[in-house]
Amino acid sequence: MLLTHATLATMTAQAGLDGYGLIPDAAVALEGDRIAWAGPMADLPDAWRALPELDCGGRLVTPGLIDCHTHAVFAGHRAVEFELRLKGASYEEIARAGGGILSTVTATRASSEDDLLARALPRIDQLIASGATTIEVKSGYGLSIADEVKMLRAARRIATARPVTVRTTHLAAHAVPPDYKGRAMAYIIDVAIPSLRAAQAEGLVDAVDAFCETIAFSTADLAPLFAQARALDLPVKLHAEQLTDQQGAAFAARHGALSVDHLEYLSPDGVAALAAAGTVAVILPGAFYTLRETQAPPIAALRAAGVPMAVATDLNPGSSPLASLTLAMNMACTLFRMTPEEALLGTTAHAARALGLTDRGRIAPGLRADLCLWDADHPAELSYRIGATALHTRIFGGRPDV
Ligand code: DI6
Ligand code: FE
Repeated sequence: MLLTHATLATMTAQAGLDGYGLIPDAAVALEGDRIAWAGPMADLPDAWRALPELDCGGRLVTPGLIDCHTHAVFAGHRAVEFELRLKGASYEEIARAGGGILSTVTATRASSEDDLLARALPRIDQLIASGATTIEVKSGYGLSIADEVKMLRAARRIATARPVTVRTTHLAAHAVPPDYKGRAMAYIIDVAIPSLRAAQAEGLVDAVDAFCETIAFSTADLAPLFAQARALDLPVKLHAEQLTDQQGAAFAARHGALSVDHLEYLSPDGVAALAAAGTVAVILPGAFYTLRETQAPPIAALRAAGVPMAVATDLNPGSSPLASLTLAMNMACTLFRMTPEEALLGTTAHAARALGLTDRGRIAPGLRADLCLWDADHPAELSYRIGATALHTRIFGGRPDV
């Protein structure tokens, strides 16, 4: 297939192009599931002219969007908890009363793998409608060996039911279940590590994540889990500095983490550690917004240090019931003063890096033919509109959605 008359945001750093790698009146040749050629129409080699043509009519074409942080597999919802918070209850009070993450754990444990898949698909469809072609999905609402593996199996099956790449992340270290209350380290040894081994034995794990927080796990609790990840040759990520500064980012950076995520309470030392390790900072404005957080992540310091920033939905039933990547981009700009260019890098090239993927996130020969055609003519429009669905056509692995 040959895309013609596209306004192309390649998201590649090229001499003479802006940060979007913008090429007006461009063509993109696709061969199978790969990009064969991309550049100005005037330079299109004859070899590609005979391909069936899709005239973009000047529309913006970007890489397919990548949501590098979701908890899209879960049962139940937490709308009642949302209502309770608005009547004055705190997140902590609700958690102590058995709500919060643990209420989702109860519902998820009671659901079958088929049921979890069926409940996830409408959320995935919403992400796809906002332009997603690659979606990361975490476990973390099972908190037992069997239930964590069940969640990861359901997550992997999403890719057989929808045209999307799914990357699965093991997050058994998400919360301490009631039977291990006050014994976080014992939970890591008895459940988190064995569930990682079991899931990896089934080939269900692309990365290992954890929640480093006073209400979850300390870096000391997590050291044996990250050592196990390394022994299995799996990359690590970390929910870090969301509610307090636990120096989780620096700990993750020492383990060569692909990403650290949230980061509202990241210190200058943490920023420096990320810069030195080349770890991606994943910015999650949906959770900041939902929890009415007031401290923003240190975007200017991350920018100044050259830390690559990604933007994701954190789609989950508690702190971020958000299923639109373009709305996440809008929030990152308006709430955190990221630029629209940074927001789009954050859902393309930098999101790919946060997942350790080198074959997508930009438009260049040899990369996957995952593309979005938008009813827009400038890439800043994607961040500018509030929750609009400007997607015209999505192309996944060289195939346009019908
Ligand atoms: N931080 C979050 O914002 C989500 N997980 C995490 O570690 C919250 C998940 C939930 O409330 O269900
Ligand atoms: Fe999360």
